[in-house]
Amino acid sequence: MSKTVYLGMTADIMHPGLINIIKEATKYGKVMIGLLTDSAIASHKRLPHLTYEQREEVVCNIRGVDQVVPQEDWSYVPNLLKYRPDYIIHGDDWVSGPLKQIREDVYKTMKEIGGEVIEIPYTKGINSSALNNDIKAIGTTPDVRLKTLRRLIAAKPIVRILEAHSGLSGLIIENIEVQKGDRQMAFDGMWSSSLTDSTCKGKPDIEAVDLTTRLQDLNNILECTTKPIIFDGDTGGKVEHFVFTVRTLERHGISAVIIEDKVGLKKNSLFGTSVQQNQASVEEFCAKLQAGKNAQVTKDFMIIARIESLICGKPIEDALERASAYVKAGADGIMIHSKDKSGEDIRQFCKLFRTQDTVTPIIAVPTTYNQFTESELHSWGINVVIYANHMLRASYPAMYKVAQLILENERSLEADPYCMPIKQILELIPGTK
Ligand code: SPV
Ligand code: MG
Repeated sequence: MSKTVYLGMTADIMHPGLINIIKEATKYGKVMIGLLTDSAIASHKRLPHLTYEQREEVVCNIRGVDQVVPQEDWSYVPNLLKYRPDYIIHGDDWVSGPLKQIREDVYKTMKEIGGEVIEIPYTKGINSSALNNDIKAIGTTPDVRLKTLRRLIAAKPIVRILEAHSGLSGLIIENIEVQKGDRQMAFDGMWSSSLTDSTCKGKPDIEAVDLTTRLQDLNNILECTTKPIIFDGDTGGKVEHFVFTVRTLERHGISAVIIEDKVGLKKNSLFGTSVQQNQASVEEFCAKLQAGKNAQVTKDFMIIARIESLICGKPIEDALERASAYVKAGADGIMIHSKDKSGEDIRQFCKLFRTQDTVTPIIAVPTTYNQFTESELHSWGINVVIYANHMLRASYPAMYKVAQLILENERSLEADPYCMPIKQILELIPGTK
């Protein structure tokens, strides 16, 4: 009987290095590809450009590949125990660095099942990370960007979104990565906030900045990023206007709009009950959600219902009733908001909502209850966390300080430590030179 060689891969971007390892594998027996699923990858790295099905289609058709099986876990161990291959093959790039532990686990498991590990020299000069950067530089299409949010929600325990109010803040969110053990931490997408969009323009957050103006800024973000965007649609305005908003956002490749169940002059939620805020009736808001859902062209665009009951001082029961009505009306997700610092009301809402609905994504904006980590929020049942205003709030004190130092010293020398070096700003945007 011929032997089996296991080869785990993402196969998002095919390159000669991968073909080389498949060729090597064929020398030992029949090649079984353990194709990492979206969620296996997203637990440690960015979501692949291609879906699992697309990657499977590619790999199945490569010469030398005998069988493709899903690898649901970042670790090879569960599949090695399941399929008990005679060999596993891997590039020697895992000897040190973030994959070191994975390698040790593989050696231990292969010994247990009586198999062997084959390490081959890593193909130098070409790798998926470099190619990924090239792909990012090319950009994306509205269609691909739009779909990504749903893929992320399906693949990740919690989707991490940060507010962007300009091309520059978007660029930071697009590119920043922090390596934590064997996990590459990154933001999954951006929040287009009505609060920070209005504040940037010196206007109050009362729907005074119209859609056309907000889209101009959004366009700058779209120009230089590829990650998905969730748009803060405030109340959604009049139903007759909301249907156009949905189509406009969709056309731009925005993944989701969140609308809040308020009527009349909207004030920022973080004022809570200190200002007059009126909630829409359930019927009225459901009609708006339905009209939006009927207006969208793609099946992927999401309309998320934001419940303001807790903001308006109403009980959790009111929020729960609204949540189930909004889901029935077609909402693709529920955003539950609160300004309570304890987070207890949100935790309680999520717990109760999850007893009645296990699938509808819950979106949270933990601005006031930010003592909880993402994994804690996930354990409550939350699927998407939005850091809703932090990029703008971070920039203001820095700018203020520099302006103050120039006034105090009547020159800019003292402000230098608070500014990025000129060389760095000149090199920040490709093509500046
Ligand atoms: C925003 O960022 O504009 C929001 C969230 O709607 S909050 O400011 O908390 O209401
Ligand atoms: Mg807002």
